Order: sequence, then C-alpha cells, then structure tokens
Amino acid sequence: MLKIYGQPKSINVRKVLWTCAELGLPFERVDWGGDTRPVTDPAFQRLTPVGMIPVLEDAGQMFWESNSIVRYLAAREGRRDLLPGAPAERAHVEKWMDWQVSDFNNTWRYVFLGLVRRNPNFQDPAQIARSWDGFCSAVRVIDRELARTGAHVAGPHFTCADIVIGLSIHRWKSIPLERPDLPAIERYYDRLCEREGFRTYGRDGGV
Ligand SMILES: N[C@@H](CCC(=O)N[C@@H](CS)C(=O)NCC(=O)O)C(=O)O
Repeated sequence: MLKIYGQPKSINVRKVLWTCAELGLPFERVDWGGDTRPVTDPAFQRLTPVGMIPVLEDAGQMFWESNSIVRYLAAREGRRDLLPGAPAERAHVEKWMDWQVSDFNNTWRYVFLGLVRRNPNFQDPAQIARSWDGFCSAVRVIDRELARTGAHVAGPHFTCADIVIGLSIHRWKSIPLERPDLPAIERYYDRLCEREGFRTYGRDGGV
C-alpha cells in the first residue's frame, strides 16, 4: 500500500491525499512535520534529501515534491484525463502546477502565517498588507482564466492543476480579511465542492 509521510494540515500533503482520493487509491498516512514530529528528526531525514513533507513511499521507492507526486500518481494510474499524454495539452496542465508551487505560493506565505496560523514572527502590518495584495492579484489571474475556460484552470475538464490550484483557493478563502468579489472563483470553488476528495481534504479538512 502507498505510504504518505506528512501531517494533513500541510497544503502540500493535502495535494497528495486528494489525488489518492481522485484515483481511488488506498494509503497509509504517517504524521511528520508541523506540530507532530519534527522533520529534523534523523528518521525523517533519511526518507528525503530535502527534509520536507510530503514524502510518498511506493513499493520501496521514495518520492518527494508535492506536485511531482501528484503527477506521478496520475501517470501511474494511466489517468490521461488528469494528466494528458500529448505534450501541448500536458504543458497546459503543468504550467499551472509550476506557477502554483513557485510564484503563487510565495504570495500568501506572510499573510497566511500571520493571520491564520497566528505565528508571532509574521505580524508586521505592512508585510501582511503586501502579502494579501499579492495573494489577491494572483487569485485574480485565476479568476480571469476561469472566466475564459468556463470551468477549470487548464480547460473545461478537471485535471491535476485543479488539485494544486483548488487547495490554494481554499487557503485564500481562509484569510480573515475582506476579499474582492470574484464570481468565477466562487463558481469554481462550488464546482470543486462537488468532489469528495476536495470536500475531505479541502473544504472540511481545515486550512
Ligand atoms: N516544494 C515542496 C515544499 C514542501 C514544504 O514546504 N513542506 C512544508 C509543509 S507544507 C514542510 O515540510 N514544513 C516543515 C514542517 O512542516 O515541519 C513541495 O511542494 O513538496
């Protein structure tokens, strides 16, 4: 059985959990990171050279980097609907995944840690405001794209890109500040809520 190392408050762990739900794959999950066991523990460090959650163990092989794990699992199950085989189609899914893990992720760190996790090291009002502004600008990018595609980030159908972007939108909705009115984002969120994996690991799974 697949083994997932990482505590479920982590957005990056949730990506893997939701992917398993989409694919109907059973898994065992082991707590590491956050307020569970520290990732600095040598027993965890032996699992991954980068020392971060999530880590996936499959038949003795270890995989890390959340978006890579999502792609690996979709490919392992031959789910071309989630991760297309044709290079151009696939690139349209992967570009959103790469943007999520690089540019988009960086916008919300300060405001999320400050206002949701209430980390005392992230309480500077100017930096909170700057982070929130960047977060909203990034969400507006997705709002415009959704208005164009009509349904999902990479086109009309649900793909791996929606797992990683969808959890980011869930996080945006968790910030206790007034949000701009973005109708395509609201419709997208409602659409994601029709999926059991998102309800479990996004909407109802905390932030
Ligand atoms: N790029 C990595 C980032 C992984 C990452 O930042 N993991 C965080 C949790 S979301 C972590 O391991 N933090 C240390 C901890 O939880 O103790 C990925 O997408 O997997």
